Amino acid sequence: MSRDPSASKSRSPRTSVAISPGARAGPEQGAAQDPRTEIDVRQPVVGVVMGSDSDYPVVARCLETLEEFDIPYDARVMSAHRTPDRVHAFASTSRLKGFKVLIAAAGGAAHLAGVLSSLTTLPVIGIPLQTESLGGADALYSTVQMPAGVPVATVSIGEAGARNAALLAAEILALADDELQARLQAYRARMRRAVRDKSERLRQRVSGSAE
Ligand code: C2R
Repeated sequence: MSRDPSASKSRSPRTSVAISPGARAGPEQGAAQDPRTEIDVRQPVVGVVMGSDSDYPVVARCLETLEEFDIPYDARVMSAHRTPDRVHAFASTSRLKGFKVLIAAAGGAAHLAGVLSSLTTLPVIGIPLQTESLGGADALYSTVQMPAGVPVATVSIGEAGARNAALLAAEILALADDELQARLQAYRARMRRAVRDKSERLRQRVSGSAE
């Protein structure tokens, strides 16, 4: 699935055609029977923003995870520093547009998640990203050290954080979505099985080498 992170887009695993929120697909647009050309007209419920397209390789882990759980999202590039008006417009209308959770990924002096949170009462999850200097500690501190009153749920630096941001968003959405809750439980069961299998393989390897 090709992605252009500089553009706004809405996707789900069932989607191969990106459309803007609010757009409607008629039969003439090719939404017919072929699942590969199905157009997803669901309202994006997670808004994912990143400070730069250079963040995309890590943010991709977040988007893939949302797709894994069949959660429609909208992904954009915007910056509290470079495009403050755009951030203001996006955040202040995000609840009206039907978003339930916002995710913001940024590196360096990462103010994006905090500024979003200051402009909406939707839950905001911040992903601190590693840049060339300081190993991501700068972004971690900038994202996590919010003043009382303006919360940002901060996940860990980098790819693990990107995946966990999507999982945390899924858990929030699952409070009002039993099917999503079931998918999360199945995911946890698969994870438990995978760890058991790894343990078994390790024990076989260790006992094999001791013989
Ligand atoms: P460039 O690669 O575009 O120079 O960006 C981005 O998230 C990126 O990690 C370098 C880094 O700057 C970050 N950035 C922020 C914000 N805007 C961009 N931290 C912000 O508004 O917080």
